[in-house]
Amino acid sequence: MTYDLRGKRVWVAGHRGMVGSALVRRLEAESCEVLTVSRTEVDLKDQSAVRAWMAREKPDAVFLAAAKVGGILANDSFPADFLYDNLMIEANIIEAAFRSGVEKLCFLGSSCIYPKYAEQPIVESSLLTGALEPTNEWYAIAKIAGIKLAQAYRKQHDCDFISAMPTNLYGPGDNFDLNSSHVMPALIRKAHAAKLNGDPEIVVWGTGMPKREFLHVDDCADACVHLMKDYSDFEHVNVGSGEDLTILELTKLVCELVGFKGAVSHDLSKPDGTPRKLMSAEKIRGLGWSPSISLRDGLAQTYEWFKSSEFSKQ
Ligand code: GFB
Repeated sequence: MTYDLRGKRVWVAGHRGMVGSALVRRLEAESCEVLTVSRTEVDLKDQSAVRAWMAREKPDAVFLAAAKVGGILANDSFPADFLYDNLMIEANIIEAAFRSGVEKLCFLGSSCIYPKYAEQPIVESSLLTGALEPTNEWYAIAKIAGIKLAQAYRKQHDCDFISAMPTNLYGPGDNFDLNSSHVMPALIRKAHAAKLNGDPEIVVWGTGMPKREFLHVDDCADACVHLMKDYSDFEHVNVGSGEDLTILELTKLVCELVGFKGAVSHDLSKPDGTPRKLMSAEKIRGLGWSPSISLRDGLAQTYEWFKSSEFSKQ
């Protein structure tokens, strides 16, 4: 173990988000003190507010899970928000972590940092070797900058700041708004509504042919805690399941689990995005971590959470 979390003050930045709330759940098993702060108390885009809070609270460790996130349509529609908000959040927190002497920081990025046509499965060294996927290049550039920030503070100030790159995540606490969400929650909500309404079909964006890798958010949180405790190096680490499927195969699985037996039609006015972004899991497997929640089990659990959420009643 390179870093012992026991007895430490650990800040989960973004604690109310899907990943942040999974990290708070996972850290209950670590005998550490979890710190959180609401966005009304501290605007993470405000450098002086972040510096003041961190100077006062002095966390020992930080999980940087706060970000402006969204699916392919949201990313393509609001490039300024996705680039500016994420740059400010990560720059403020990483710089303040250095200033206030944080011992360990884990920055969370995304698999969209890789080139659109990267060789699959994508290894960490593929970063910056080709053009990005246009629909989310704004978010991708922000996340690449986050990786570089963590590396720069390690290089110049010997900060133990690491970066984890999760694949497409899903699970409890996800965003089910059909305009801003990712594909998994959107399909769950669409199939559920179509079943209840007796609709003859559900509409899937794009051709359905792109392939995506999925990881349950509780597995992601477990991987991040594992890396926080056992990884201390310059390069980022892919966090994925190592398996992918087409959007159409995913749609069939969601319809089966939800119990919707209607047809699937395609809205070809919506973008497919990158054709595939399966990440190599070799590095994190070599660090002793592997996922434990299967897609089928994770989907079923997420659907149960969705049915108890306010999204299913709208
Ligand atoms: O999950 P998603 O929005 O984001 O889209 P990305 C994945 C694929 O699912 C695309 C298709 O090919 C979509 O066209 N899709 C089909 C749908 N039906 C739907 C639907 O109803 N809603 C949505 N949202 N998609 C994101 C990046 O890319 O990946 C983010 O934009 C982030 O920045 C995230 O990196 C992990 O997987 O294409």
